Amino acid sequence: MTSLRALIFDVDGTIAETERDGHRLAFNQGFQEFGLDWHWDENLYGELLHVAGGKERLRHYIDHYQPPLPTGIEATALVPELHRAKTRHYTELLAHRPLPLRPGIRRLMLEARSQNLTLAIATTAALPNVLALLKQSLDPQADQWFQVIAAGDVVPRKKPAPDIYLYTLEKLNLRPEHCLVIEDSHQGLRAAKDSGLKTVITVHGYTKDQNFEGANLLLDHLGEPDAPFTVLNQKPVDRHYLDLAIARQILESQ
Ligand code: XBP
Ligand code: MG
Repeated sequence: MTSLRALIFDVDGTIAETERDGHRLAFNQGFQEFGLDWHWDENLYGELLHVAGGKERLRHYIDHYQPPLPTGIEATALVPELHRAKTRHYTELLAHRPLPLRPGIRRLMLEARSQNLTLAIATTAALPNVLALLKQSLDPQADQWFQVIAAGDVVPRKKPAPDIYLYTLEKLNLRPEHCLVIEDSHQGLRAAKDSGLKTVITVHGYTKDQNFEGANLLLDHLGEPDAPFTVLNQKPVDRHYLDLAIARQILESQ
């Protein structure tokens, strides 16, 4: 029989809705700092989100939208500099105005900790951004809640490639059948599934119309005792918020 040993969380969009009012604003502040006449509005950002990773997203924007570049600077040199500035803006932004956690995140993590389950993070975002969010929104010592925080460039290929989940499993020294992933996006689902992991998806505005075929459970959010989730993929569930009992059922029954 399989048993649940670890929960692996994505960060952006899953733990908190960081994209529209966090990363997007920080990218725009970076553009301003560099004197660039670029602006990512909410709709454009939704299109750009199909490319995971801040540096990769910047490069994609330059290559496919061909915005004016500062004279004398190659895109290859500009992207890492711009991304460093964006990271600074993002962490400052969170320090001034922490973003709220999504429903059920803190509750589920606390339940896992109380039962000595392992927690891990597998994300495309850069490590300073992940740590800033965890410390500001979850707990000042939240980095110690996670046995592994796999982030950013620790693997060569970002989601939807499975690399970050395979890396996390290796660091945890666990097989996929003992872990459950919480994700929010199509790219995240593909990365997790291609690593052999079962996955719960919690959608939001930017991801609700994506293809989530293969998700073991598709929800609007994890739910709370007083704020039930809605199941979006017809899976029978006998509770109205995701707790470890459902997590175990998912691992054992499907
Ligand atoms: C998250 C991302 C990240 C953030 C930006 O994807 O795509 O790139 O938008 O982060 P996922 P950085 O939730 O699937 O991991 O600028 O720190 O790269
Ligand atoms: Mg995500």
